[in-house]
Amino acid sequence: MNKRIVAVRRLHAEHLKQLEGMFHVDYFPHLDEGNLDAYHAALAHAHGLIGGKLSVTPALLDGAPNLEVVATISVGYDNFPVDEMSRRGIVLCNTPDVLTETTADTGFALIMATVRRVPELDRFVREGQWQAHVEEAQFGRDVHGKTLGMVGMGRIGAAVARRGALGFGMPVIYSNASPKPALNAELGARCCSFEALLACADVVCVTVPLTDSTRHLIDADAFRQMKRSAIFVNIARGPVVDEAAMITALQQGDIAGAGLDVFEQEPLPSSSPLLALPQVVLLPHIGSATHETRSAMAQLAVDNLALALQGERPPNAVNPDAFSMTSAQEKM
Ligand code: 8YV
Repeated sequence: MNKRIVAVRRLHAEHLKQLEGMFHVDYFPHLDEGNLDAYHAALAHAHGLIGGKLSVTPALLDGAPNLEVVATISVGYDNFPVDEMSRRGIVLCNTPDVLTETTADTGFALIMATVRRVPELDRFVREGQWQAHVEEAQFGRDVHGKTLGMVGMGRIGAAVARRGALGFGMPVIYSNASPKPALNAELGARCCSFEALLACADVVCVTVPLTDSTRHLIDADAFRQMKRSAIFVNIARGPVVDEAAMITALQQGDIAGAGLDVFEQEPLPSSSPLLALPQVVLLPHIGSATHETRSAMAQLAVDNLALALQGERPPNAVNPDAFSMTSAQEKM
């Protein structure tokens, strides 16, 4: 008997076709009040679940007793109850690597746009304010040669650092759980304390995953330690930053600006004070959102799901122990 899977949101026809060639697929391109019952009914029989922006709770798992694998179309998995899934022998797979360069492009776009005030000056032109030569009031600051401080030096952090060091001659400093000797040699990067980074960096760029220990890592105290000319960029997760403290720091001029792809609440509420701050560049969480990369992420998720449901070890299990448990259960 074919295994059953539930597919949620953003799947191209080619990926759906691959899944339908292997499994019985219940597909929910959109989830809303109208089809929630049908979604839960499908989950009650599902062996696999694949999609982006999945909301997986212990209650949902209770209603999906046959579930073996969840394949998220994202690298981040802070929104999953990983321990609970492991306890139940459910493998969680993510999509690392294929989005690294694209997300780093987004990070650098934010650095450039914020430091050189690109959206603000675009509005200046559109609103007919460009009547004479631009004055100092419209000047930005240099990006090249400035010190880039990476909070987190994983795959995406390294890709942003590479752009800064090799493309813009930026000295790179970083705080990370462990130093990266190969990167130090390649980029002349220097591992330093979090405090030293905050004090020295002209651009502070955050790429750490959201965990219990990184929640509100960038708090009021951290903003106070940054240079008043510093630009803060977040392409990680909103809750890594105390957003209220960041807003205060921006309003008081404790830092010069911010480029943000992620927020504590997404979509950003229309009441957010960030919307009124011209020195802030806002993006709607598009770190990996290009045609090429989203397609590669979906393909990787399909491959992970297919392998795991066929009893083979998927390459991107975040809780590989759960896979061993599933295989052992199947053998019993
Ligand atoms: C996702 C991301 O598209 O991969 C991640 O962790 O942040 C983005 O690439 C987003 O999480 C929605 O699924």
